Amino acid sequence: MTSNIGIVHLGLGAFHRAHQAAYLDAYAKRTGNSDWAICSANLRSNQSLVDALASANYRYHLVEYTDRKNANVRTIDSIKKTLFTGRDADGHWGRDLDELLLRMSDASVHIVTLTVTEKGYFLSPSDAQLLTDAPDIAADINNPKQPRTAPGILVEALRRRRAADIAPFTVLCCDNMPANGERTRAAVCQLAAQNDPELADWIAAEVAFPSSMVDRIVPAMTDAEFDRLKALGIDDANAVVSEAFSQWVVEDHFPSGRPDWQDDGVQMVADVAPFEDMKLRLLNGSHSLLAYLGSLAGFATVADAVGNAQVRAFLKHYMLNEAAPTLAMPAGTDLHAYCDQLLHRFANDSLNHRLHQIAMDGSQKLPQRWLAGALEHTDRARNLRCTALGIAAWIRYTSGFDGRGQAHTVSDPLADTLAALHQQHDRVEDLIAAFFALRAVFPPELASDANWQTAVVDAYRQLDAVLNFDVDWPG
Ligand code: NAI
Ligand code: CS2
Repeated sequence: MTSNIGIVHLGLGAFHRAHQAAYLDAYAKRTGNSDWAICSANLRSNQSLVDALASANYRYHLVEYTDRKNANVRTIDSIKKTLFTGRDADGHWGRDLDELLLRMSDASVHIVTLTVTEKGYFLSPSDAQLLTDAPDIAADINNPKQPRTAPGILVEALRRRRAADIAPFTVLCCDNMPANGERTRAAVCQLAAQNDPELADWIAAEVAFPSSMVDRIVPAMTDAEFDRLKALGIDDANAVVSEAFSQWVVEDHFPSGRPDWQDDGVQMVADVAPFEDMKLRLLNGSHSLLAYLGSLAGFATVADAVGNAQVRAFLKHYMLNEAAPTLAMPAGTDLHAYCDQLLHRFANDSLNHRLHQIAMDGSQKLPQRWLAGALEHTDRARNLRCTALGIAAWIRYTSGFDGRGQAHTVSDPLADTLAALHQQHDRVEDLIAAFFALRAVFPPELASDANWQTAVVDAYRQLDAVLNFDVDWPG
């Protein structure tokens, strides 16, 4: 296959279009080098976006908002092909699967990137074990040459390259997970081992899975946002909006080559872990606090919630007293400046960043955002009051009702399990104990911390008063 596509991406969502594709657009326009064009595929939702981008010759607008008055409008040209392999409206899988696998097996592709959300790796969030009973993974184990999942597609493409004696591509995970390269490797190797242990060993030995920290706030598009863009003269069904800020820190381990994208702002480092932990616990940890406490308190967006002085003080207290003590900040990054910048970014009211969007998939997010840090504290009952309130709010949120009895949808791979816990337990102590017993979410050391469990029970009892602002928020 002749093409200048050097990167295949899995997960053509809003974030990919506003982040990676924007960096590679800048790279191609700066260097005039078209060897790192992207073929981007959706494995699940969003077939219509795949087709609409093809109809628009893959060009779309990216609007980067600094604030309500200042927006930078870009046209992005780095995606040169889009594919869909998910289930279509008639229930059939794999429309473009053959083409995707052909491209991924082509020697001109050197990197495969991913943004398939945390749940797209099919790993138990607390211990990174492959969920072999998940129906889509079970389907890939039974039928590995017609894969449905991201790990399954990576395994089959790597099998074909090995069989054809073509060097493997590098796999670059761009999802919000800690050690995201290692986790992707774990999913791929555990899945390969189900049918072909030799292939699993070869992948473990030969394929590079560098980690990366990705950061740019990219809210889901809404009809109101499309109308706002039309008022700016942008009539583009594929447009995406983001904040002006962007950061991408990548572990420099690309044996099959990579673009020289440092001049376009990509930070290449030897160890991404300090950047990942900082971002996941400070930014995403704060986001999840806002998502559950803020939405239950009646706020709609991140900017609405941080417009409240008590909420802002609460977040700052969480960042500096609960998250920061667990972090080794990256050299050259000032903790206080970073936290102030986060609050400034959250206050950007040109982004309509809905709290319900962030609240999705809490069971997949909380282990790295709150619980990994909590493990590093000893006296959690005394020191982690904001986190305890956040956990209480998450548990309340998963009941499907807010503080005023209004119903909302709980979107989470564990939604049915969590709903059943609410059905089964009336007493607060029993409900919290049942949540703490969820092994997929709470590591054993936290689950057995009776004092902290009591603190979460107390926080749950206080929740209504906190959400109504009848008592001061901690901080
Ligand atoms: P989106 O909703 O626009 O796109 C989600 C993408 O994930 C789609 O391509 C969808 O097909 C795919 N997907 C969902 N479940 C899947 C599964 N089980 N298997 C395979 N693919 C699956 O969301 P967006 O904004 O693109 O975010 C995606 C991910 O990007 C996030 O979960 C996060 O890890 C990362 N990210 C997002 C940021 C943001 O502000 N939106 C910022 C930093 C990282
Ligand atoms: C958010 C993130 O949806 C969420 O869970 O916390 O997507 C957040 O917007 C990004 O990580 C910012 O880089």
